[in-house]
Amino acid sequence: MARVFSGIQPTGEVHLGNLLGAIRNWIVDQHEADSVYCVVDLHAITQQQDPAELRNSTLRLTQMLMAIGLDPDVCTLFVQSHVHEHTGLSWLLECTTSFGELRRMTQFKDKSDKTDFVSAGLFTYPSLMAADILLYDTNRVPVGDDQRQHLELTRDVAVRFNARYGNTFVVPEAAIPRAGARVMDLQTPTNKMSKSSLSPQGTINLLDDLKSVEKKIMRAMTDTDGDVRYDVASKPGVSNLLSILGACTDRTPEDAAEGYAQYGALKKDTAAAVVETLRPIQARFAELSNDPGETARLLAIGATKAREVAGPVLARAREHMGFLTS
Ligand code: ATP
Ligand code: LTN
Repeated sequence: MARVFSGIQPTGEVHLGNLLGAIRNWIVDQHEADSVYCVVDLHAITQQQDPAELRNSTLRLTQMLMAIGLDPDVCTLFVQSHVHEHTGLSWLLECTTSFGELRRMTQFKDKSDKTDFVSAGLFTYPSLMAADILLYDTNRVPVGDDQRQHLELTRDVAVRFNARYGNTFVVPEAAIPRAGARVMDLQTPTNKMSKSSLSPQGTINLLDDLKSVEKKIMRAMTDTDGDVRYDVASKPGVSNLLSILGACTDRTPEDAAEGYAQYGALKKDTAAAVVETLRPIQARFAELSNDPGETARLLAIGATKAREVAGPVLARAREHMGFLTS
């Protein structure tokens, strides 16, 4: 059975881009593959975090993933820092990744431009991400389009390690959806919708009040030519709405454009589709967030399951690299 692995950072609120670009596909994959999903708290500290907030976000994000539909009885759901093999392998991979490769990462350039204190961890972030993936003999990694470059680097590092030290890692493939792979900010549709966006009007968080979700979509930036068609380069706002509508109704953005003669109707239908997607998630989240003890119990089981796979893979990598067994 194929192994699927993916991760999400416990920073800020989960937004529509995270849902349509990544998490939605995790829900499907858990029934079709041996799926492992990780709340990557070690990645979250590459930028300064408040300790109480990190604790709270880690718990809330886990509850949100379960509210969306991840079932800890079906998949493996755990917190990265609970499984020490991640930091153990990360160092071996930092020493198999070149400075030049890390310097070319566009996420590093974007994030380091926006902060005064650029940690060494922000720079080596992709090596930790490669460790996350390679520790589970992963075949497929479902992520949004923004992670494509990190996935390419992971593949290069796996191939290099295998060539230097003998066959050790499975070389993974990225799985990026057709619709929803890059959900853009509703007000600045040339930027991706992001947890760190400065415009609350441009971002739809999954726990936003449903009335305000509708308003944000009705006020989304479009253009003046009035034609409803999917054309990302010249019509970024309209294309973003089509991509969202398509993802919420299981169609391609091109198919979602059929039959619309004006923006008002498109916005109305997109708003309705998003509201109907969010309503059940919000209801389940309200139930799950009442029982943090149960969430912690499920995470402990998830960490034990994850270690059973990660432990032998790290031991294999250490042995191939020439470390004495202890
Ligand atoms: P930040 O804004 O802090 O970079 P983020 O919103 O990108 O965070 P992550 O935890 O880094 O969130 O990403 C979780 C998953 O969501 C990843 O697979 C990522 O590719 C996907 N994702 C994030 N933003 C979008 C987006 N706007 N459209 C589609 N997928 C997205
Ligand atoms: N870098 C990713 C989060 C992430 C991840 C992973 C995704 C960390 N480790 C492993 C897939 C597989 C991000 O910023 N979205």
